[in-house]
Amino acid sequence: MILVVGHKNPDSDSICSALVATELLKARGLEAKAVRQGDINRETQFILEQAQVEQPEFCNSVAGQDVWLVDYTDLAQGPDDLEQANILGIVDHHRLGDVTTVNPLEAWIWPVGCTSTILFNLFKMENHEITKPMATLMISAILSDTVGFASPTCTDKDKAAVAELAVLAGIDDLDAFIKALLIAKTDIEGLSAAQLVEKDLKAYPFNDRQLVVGQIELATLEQVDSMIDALEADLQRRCDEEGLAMAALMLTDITTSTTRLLFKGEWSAKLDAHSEAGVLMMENTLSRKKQGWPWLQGVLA
Ligand SMILES: [Mn+2]
Repeated sequence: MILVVGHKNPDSDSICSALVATELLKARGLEAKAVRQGDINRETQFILEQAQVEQPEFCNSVAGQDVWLVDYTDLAQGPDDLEQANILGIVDHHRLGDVTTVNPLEAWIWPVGCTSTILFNLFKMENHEITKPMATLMISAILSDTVGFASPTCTDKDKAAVAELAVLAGIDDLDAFIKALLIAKTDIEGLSAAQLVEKDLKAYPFNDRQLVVGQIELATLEQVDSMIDALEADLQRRCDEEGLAMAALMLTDITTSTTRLLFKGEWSAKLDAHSEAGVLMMENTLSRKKQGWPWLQGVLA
């Protein structure tokens, strides 16, 4: 049995691609099961309802098991005992992380906007049927990761995949589908500061220290106006409790590609020069991977 596992704090790609990669392995005649390392978010819930697919079961221990990783290659983003697992496969679209393997593995790492774009191409290369639920999962993951094609991470391969998947998923009005998806993506009603920081938080080892960078995608920055103090307090708490060099949170207005960065920790002073009256705005910044994190690395180096 191969466990297919996405990253911690799963986003829609991490869940959808785990389900789709599991179907790919089954189509090859293998036994496989998708698992998740955390609770699904509201957007993913919406997608699973559209696709009429059950969420993967929770699993955060993979020692001694055969695994495929989807949407990451960093040990910090995997189950804590990932180093004791037998990694047989990787499908990802991020920079190469620090996982290593004992045995040869199958790795598909493409510089595209979404893991599901790679999986779609694998299904086609191997001539496996793409069912409507699988098409719905893949098109949703691609539109989520590329923020409806607006992200600089979006490539022609992502757009081509969406065009074909829309037909297979039976989506006639793509604009309406994107809108419904983005509404679910930016729904933060009733979430606490800690839940918001945790929602899409990623750990990055840097210069022998650990830092975390979260991101909340919003329809307008006003959605979090009343929560700035509480969010900053939660970032400080994480630094204190986990010995982080920095905890940062990107508040991203996905309609204008404008990001406000909140940050706490020992390295905060390095960012002060880029703030005005304590507010750090990043214009034209939608993607943590392509814009937010590279900029931060440059400033912190
Ligand atoms: Mn992804």
